[in-house]
Amino acid sequence: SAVPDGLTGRSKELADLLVSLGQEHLLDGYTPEKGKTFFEQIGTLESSYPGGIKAYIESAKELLAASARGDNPLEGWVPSVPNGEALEFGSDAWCENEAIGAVEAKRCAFVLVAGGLGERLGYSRIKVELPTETVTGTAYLDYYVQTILAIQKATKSRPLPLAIMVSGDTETMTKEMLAANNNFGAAPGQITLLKQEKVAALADNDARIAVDDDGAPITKPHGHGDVHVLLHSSGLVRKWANMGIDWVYFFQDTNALGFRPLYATLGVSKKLGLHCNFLTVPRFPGQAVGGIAKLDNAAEGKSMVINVEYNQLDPLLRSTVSPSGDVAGPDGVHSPYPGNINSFVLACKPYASTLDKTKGVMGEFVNPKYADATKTKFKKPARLECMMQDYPKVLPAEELVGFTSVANWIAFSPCKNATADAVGKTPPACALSAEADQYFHCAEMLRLRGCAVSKMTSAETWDGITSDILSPSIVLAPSVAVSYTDLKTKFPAPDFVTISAASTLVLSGDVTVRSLNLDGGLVIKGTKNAKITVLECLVKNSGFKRVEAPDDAPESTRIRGYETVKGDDVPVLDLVGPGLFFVTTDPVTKQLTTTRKPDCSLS
Ligand code: GDU
Repeated sequence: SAVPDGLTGRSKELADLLVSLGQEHLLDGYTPEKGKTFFEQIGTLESSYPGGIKAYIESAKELLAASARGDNPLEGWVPSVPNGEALEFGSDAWCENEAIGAVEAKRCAFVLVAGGLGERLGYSRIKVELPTETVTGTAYLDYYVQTILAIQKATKSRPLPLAIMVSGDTETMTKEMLAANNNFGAAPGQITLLKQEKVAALADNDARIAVDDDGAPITKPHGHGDVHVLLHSSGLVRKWANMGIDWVYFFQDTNALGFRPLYATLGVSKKLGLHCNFLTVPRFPGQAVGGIAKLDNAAEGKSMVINVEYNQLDPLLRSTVSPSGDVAGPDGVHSPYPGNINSFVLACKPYASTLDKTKGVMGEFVNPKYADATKTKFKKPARLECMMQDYPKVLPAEELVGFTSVANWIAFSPCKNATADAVGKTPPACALSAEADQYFHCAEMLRLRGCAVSKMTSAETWDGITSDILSPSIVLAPSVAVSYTDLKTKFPAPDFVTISAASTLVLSGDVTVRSLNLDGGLVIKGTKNAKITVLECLVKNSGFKRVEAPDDAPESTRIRGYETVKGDDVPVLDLVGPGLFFVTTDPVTKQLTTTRKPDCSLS
């Protein structure tokens, strides 16, 4: 037998298992010195995958055979554009849905998938530590927790749970980041980390597990679909359902805009009784986001609304309804299929029941890069993968799956591509474009509100990426407003708000802007129940400037090419409550003054 002598207990069981699965080559280089680590690795592969290594190998053999035959996984399915709820930002329909969602939000839990390192971005560390923009430097993770805390405060709810899926690549750095920042103000126990394990990489069509030079099994990420297994095996979703959570909002690691439509999306879920509601944006042909499609299978009498991943959409369309493939639809610009941004809302209780039945297992796929036409050898080891947005595939036909579609500028601008690769891409989806889109997002909301916010007259270019929306650079922290309805109350008299194109405005906390004329920079931050009113403020100064990043700048700065520097004359007001604060320009001295009164509503 290939089982080394002298093994006992769990190691012996695992060795026997490997032999029975045709994986005895893993034991070839076995030495007692390597034994402990080796069997720990095998043990993790066995325990972390539902059904263990046996189930993984069986699934792999089937999928590899299908791939070698060239089977089309979507054979028999015909796509069409599904019906969904299209919402125009700020419209009556938008605000009606926000009003419903504002009630539902107090029963919402959040799931961030952050197990990926982001090879495409060319950043060596975790993506959630990147700054969302360079005026405040607020990291993505900080921004997400701030948003959840702001929703909690606005809806007067108890701590809303956040689960973060990490992997071996991201776990330590994510933990360190949370610990160093006191969980960004989240309550003890509010944030739960779930760790996804990697799966075995496979060397050939017989699903023999690949080994490295030391004889250890090579492992690779299994994809964000693992989140459902972990939410099931940890008991978290069941616990949430039992504590009265009704909705679970899933989102990805670098999209700070994704929460703006949350209330409206929850409103749609509630109104239409959706088990699954994808938040979507118009998709450009060829863009690296999946398309939401209705798929009908006449032979099987089945139909579903599902994400078709970007690399599968073109071949599917070509082989069925559209010989020209993934091209623009009637508007001549966008694909007719709504773009999946992997932000979606599941109804918590039906989700928990589904997990009880499926254990969270998602359908898998494999994408081997073959060395030659015989399709017997791989260029490098392949592994099975799964995607979280495939969830509706496990639902029975009567469960409602729909989507909410909103404009790109409201909901989606991730930081995924290295700057050099982003040049020429539409959209670039790099650090600069994500930052610029966030400034534009805030500026545009204020314009829609009726404030006079000027636009840049000439573009800026950094490391080959050009933008004409980097200024004015407006940052409205989640604590100012999460929904548009809330934002309107913070700018009650838009006729009296003017912001020049060269300006930078940062507001954080409970700030109401009644009248402001800004040409330069202004930073107002309120904490600890400081209620701030900006009244008759006339601010003119040198503002903020973007300058070339120095060579010794941190990596997160170097990947964008510039940094943002505050002018010495820019006022920064750090107002600590409790109390009512009035920020005004003194008519005589022309200086910005702050007066404070006790907040009687607190006593
Ligand atoms: N992730 C994990 N574990 C993994 C792989 C990825 O947690 O094993 C996380 C990443 O950290 C990230 C998210 O999953 O937060 C998405 O990963 P990618 O950014 O690599 O995903 P893609 O860009 O390939 O595509 C996904 C969807 C698309 C579309 C797109 C939008 O598959 O349909 O929604 O995001 O950004």
